[in-house]
Amino acid sequence: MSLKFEIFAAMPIEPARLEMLTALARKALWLSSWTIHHANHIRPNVDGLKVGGHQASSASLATIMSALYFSVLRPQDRVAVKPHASPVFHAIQYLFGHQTRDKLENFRGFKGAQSYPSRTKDTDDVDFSTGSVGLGVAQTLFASLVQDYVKSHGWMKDRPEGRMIALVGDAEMDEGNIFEALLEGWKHGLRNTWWVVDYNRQSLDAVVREGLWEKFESMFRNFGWDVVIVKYGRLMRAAFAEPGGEALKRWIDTCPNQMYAALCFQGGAAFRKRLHDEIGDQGAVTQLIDRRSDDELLALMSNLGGHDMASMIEAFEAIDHDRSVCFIAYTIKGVGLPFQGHKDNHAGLMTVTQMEKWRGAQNIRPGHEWEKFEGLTQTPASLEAFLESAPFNLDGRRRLSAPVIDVPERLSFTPSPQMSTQQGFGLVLNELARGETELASRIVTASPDVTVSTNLGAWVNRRGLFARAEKADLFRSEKIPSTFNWDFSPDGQHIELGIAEMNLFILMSALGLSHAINGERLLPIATLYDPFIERGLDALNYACYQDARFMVAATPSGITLAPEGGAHQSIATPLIGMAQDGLASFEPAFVDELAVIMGWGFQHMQREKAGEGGSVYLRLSTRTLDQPQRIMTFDLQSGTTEGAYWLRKPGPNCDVVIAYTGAVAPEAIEAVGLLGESRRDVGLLAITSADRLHSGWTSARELRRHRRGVAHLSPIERLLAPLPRDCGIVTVIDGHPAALGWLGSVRGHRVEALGVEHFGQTGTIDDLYRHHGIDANAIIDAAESVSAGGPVRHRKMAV
Ligand SMILES: Cc1ncc(C[n+]2csc(CCOP(=O)(O)OP(=O)(O)O)c2C)c(N)n1
Ligand SMILES: [Mg+2]
Repeated sequence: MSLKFEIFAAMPIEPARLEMLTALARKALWLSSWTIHHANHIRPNVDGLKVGGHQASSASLATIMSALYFSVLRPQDRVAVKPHASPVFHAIQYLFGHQTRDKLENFRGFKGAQSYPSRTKDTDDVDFSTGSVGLGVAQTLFASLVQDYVKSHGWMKDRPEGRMIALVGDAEMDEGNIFEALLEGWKHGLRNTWWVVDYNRQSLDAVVREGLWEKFESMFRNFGWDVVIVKYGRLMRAAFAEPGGEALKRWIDTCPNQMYAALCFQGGAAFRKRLHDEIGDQGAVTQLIDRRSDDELLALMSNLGGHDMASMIEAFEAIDHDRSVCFIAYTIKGVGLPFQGHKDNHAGLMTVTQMEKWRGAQNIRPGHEWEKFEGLTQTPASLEAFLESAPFNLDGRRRLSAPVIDVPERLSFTPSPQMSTQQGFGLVLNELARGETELASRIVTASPDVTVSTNLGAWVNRRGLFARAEKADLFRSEKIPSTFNWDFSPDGQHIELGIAEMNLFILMSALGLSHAINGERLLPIATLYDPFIERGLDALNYACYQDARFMVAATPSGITLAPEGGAHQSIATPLIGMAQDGLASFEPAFVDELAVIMGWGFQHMQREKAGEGGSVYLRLSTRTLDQPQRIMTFDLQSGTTEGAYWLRKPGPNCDVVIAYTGAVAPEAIEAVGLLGESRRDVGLLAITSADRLHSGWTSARELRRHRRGVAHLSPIERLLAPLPRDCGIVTVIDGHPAALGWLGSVRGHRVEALGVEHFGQTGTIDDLYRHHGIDANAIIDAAESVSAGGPVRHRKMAV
């Protein structure tokens, strides 16, 4: 441990409140440990249910979380709890009456309390899900920026500002996305954010490096945060004031982390021996040590700030400003449990015998383990009254809601005969930006430094950049010609981000939960280059997991971005779009389809009935295509949003169908033209969403399985129903062929799936399509092989 003084000016806590809080923290630790014990030793055990990682991590945070929930938090505050502290979180909610015994008994079981706090699966008021370390931490930072956005737009009304709080593991701080978020927070004048680092100096495998706190401290200060270090508890501080106390303090401050942890594990006698060996010849300190029994000595040495209720309350309550604060709270992993401090304790579990002993020490009678106040000396009525009056609960429901924003039947755009979908996306947004609709006012856009290159420029020109304070575009005020007039203002609607894609998706996660957190609905849109979805993928998955609602326009995509080469081309993203739960993915070819999909998307983002609604991913392209001149009929519109429609209906004797997605439409159309001479009634299926088609198919099967006799057919089953049995299907996509290869399984047709399986390179679109086998001739070759009949007579001539 390294030398550090507390730096907060604290008001001492009243003894009666301290007594209640200490009792409840003890209870929270008991209940969380009992929950874990129950899941492992009492509930009929099933393979895979073994609890790892929870017991020691939860104990580490029991006091800090009790201080927060039972006293410090206000209803408007929102918290991301370190994943392995989930049992303490559930125990605290149980004490509040927000969690059931049933769910605790079923911790980590089917429909039980979740292993890691989950906004969507838990029922006890989880603000932000956690699990993949680092993401929940950054979520609080972006949630605070979103609160500022809502406030600046005049939508907070009389709601007080909440503090966005993360309980962070010290090893969790290794995650790079936290650093990316810190920098972004600094750029945007972050405030109202508290990160409480559980400085137990242990990770999963290891004991952390000496002096890590100094790195944290200078880093946070560097980004404009206040840093509060809570190192010593009250017992320690009292001992330091005794004769010899200074020497004890010096010893604590210089003791290596590993050694301190090992001594905490070994107990009071071991501490005594070590202290005697190292500083026992210093007179006063010897007496200080010898005045204490082994148990008292251990209690003193494990009385670090993070386990001392008074120190934590005082540290939190000393904050009387809205600057962001990092608290570094010293703790011992597994404190109070038999494996406290042991470096292997991450998956540590108490044995039945250890638990029995601990139960006795806690005055808990067998069979009364789940009783809320069992073993406490305070009266149940006084404890209940204390819990009821906790400020956290004063407003009742903390999860808010917001009305649905109207979306016009059809989004319009100024058509031109030739366009790309990326261009179309900009046109649709530009049209929205020109109008005065509620829809337009609720849209917030963000882009990781690719605003212009993803075609958001026109939207930003009209709607401006967001900042809490006005800042004029200097180029404009200096009258230097520029295509872009970008002023920052509190009512701007574009949030300018740096390049980090993780930040983009965590911001989407925060914006996309505004209805639940701020009671004000936002309709966030992110733009980025499609291949860089992979850079932010865990954050995208996280945002979807907690049911945030947003739209992603990923463009350009695929090898169609030909001259940019393999480092900017995407292959796997269509599969990501299909596999990502909570995200409906589309890859339209034409702009009229895109306009329909975006309209549907804004509605989909607002559907909140269970199992309905979600976020939307548009995989777009820069390739300019001839646009069809057609009327958007009802059938065409529903086909587009369901995932497919016949661009050319197959005739009764159809030999082969070409099914394409996205920018390869011209190749598919050309191939169908050339095939017409040699194959009968060729059909051309335009697939706008492999994802929606596939999920429609699986859910129809599910429905038929559960409700036998129901004749419900999914869109793709209906579309393929008229095809003769021996008709072949060629699928083609600028992406991994597996995205469409499944089409043959729907009705048992033979399929040849064309797509891209290897990294691209620079070249023209023609070069690359030919090289990867997704050009018209490759489609014709495939059609020849999946259909009966002689050779196809016509091929595309090389130009
Ligand atoms: C992204 C990610 N990688 C790995 C893990 C597995 N994991 C869970 S907790 C943990 C270490 C936690 O250490 P720390 O943050 O210090 O918390 P403590 O165990 O001390 O409570 C790891 C590696 C994870 N949950 N998420
Ligand atoms: Mg740790």
